[in-house]
Parts: sequence; structure tokens; C-alpha cells
Amino acid sequence: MLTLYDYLPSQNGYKVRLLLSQLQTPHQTRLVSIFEGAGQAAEYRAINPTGAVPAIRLDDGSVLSESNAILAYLAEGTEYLPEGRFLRAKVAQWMSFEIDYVQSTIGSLRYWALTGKLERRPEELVAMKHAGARRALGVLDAHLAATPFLVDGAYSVADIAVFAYAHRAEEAGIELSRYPAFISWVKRIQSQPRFLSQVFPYSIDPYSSGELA
Ligand SMILES: N[C@@H](CCC(=O)N[C@@H](CS)C(=O)NCC(=O)O)C(=O)O
Repeated sequence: MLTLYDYLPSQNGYKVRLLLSQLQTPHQTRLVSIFEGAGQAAEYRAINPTGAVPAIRLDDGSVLSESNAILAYLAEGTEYLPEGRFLRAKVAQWMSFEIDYVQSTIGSLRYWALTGKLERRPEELVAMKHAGARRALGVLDAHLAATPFLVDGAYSVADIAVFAYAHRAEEAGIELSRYPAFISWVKRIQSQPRFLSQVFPYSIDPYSSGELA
């Protein structure tokens, strides 16, 4: 059975949980207490050398990390990954966009805000992240004004990847009302079959106010 290495407040973990829910893939979960240093333990670094979640272990023992790579792997041969060279490259485009423009802005700001670290970060850095987050949401809103989903008008792992952090932008202190097409897309995703609504707050982890090693 597939094993998912996860940390519940992680929206990168949520991406994989959402796809597993939609694919109805049987799996077991191993929780990694990243703020207690479990990610940096040799045992877990053998699974993901960076020490980060998520990662998966397959039946044959092979392991895979990086949330978007895991999504692409799990979606192979399913309705969640389009056929054809160009459309697959488009999925890769939005997944790369997610890492560079969403995860690194909305993801970081949200993490800092929800774990009490925002005040410890340099003001200039926070302002830069806010500007980057607004730029990313502007790009998404403009694209989604013309299409129901990110790639070829059909729900795919590109949407799952971007949705995970982007739809939590208000927790990062970003006002969403100026992005109406983005808001409609969020609602469309939330109405997909076997959508997973459960998102875990950092407050479930008493160690999350500490810095990661
Ligand atoms: N680019 C990676 C980022 C993974 C990541 O930053 N995971 C966080 C939780 S959201 C983590 O495990 N951090 C602990 C660490 O980096 O040591 C992905 O998309 O999977």
C-alpha cells in the first residue's frame, strides 16, 4: 500500500491528500513532526533528503518527494492529467508557477502569520512577499477570467497544486475581493467530486511556533 509522509498543517501535504481522495487511492499515512526535527532525522532523510513533507513510498520501496512531482506521478493515466505533450507542459508550467510565485509568497506569509513568526521577519521581506502574492493572484485572476480551470478548461493537478496555498491567501493577510475570477475558480474546485475540505490549523501542533532547523 502507498505510504504518504505528511504533516497535517502543510498545504503541500494537502495537495497530495486531495488527489488521493479524488482518486480514492488506498494509502497509509506516517506523520512527520517537522518542528520537532523529525524531518532531519537520518531515517526520514533517507526518504526525502531535504527533510520536508510530503513524500510517498511505493509498494516496491521507491520514494518520491516534492508535492507537485507526486501529483504528476499519481495523476498519470487518470482524468487529472491531460494527454499530449503541449498540455502536459502547460500543467508543468502552472506547477512551476505555483512553486515560484504562490508557495514562496502566500505559503510563506501564511505560515509566518499562523505560527506567530510574522513580527520576527524583516518588514521589507514581508512587503516583498505581499507584492509577490498580489502579482500571483493577479496573474491567476486574469487567466481564470477566460477559462474555468488552469489548463485546457478541465480540472487537473495544475489546479490542485495552485489551489492548495492560493485559496488560503486571506490567512496570509491578502484581501481576495479584487480577484473575482479567482474566487469563482476556488468555488468550482470546492464543488469537484470527492473534494477534501479539511484543512488543519498549525495550532494542532504545539511545536509549530518554533523555527525549523
Ligand atoms: N517544494 C516542496 C516544499 C516542501 C515543504 O516546504 N514542506 C514543508 C511543509 S509545508 C516542510 O516539510 N518543511 C520542513 C523542512 O523544510 O524542514 C514541495 O512542494 O513539496
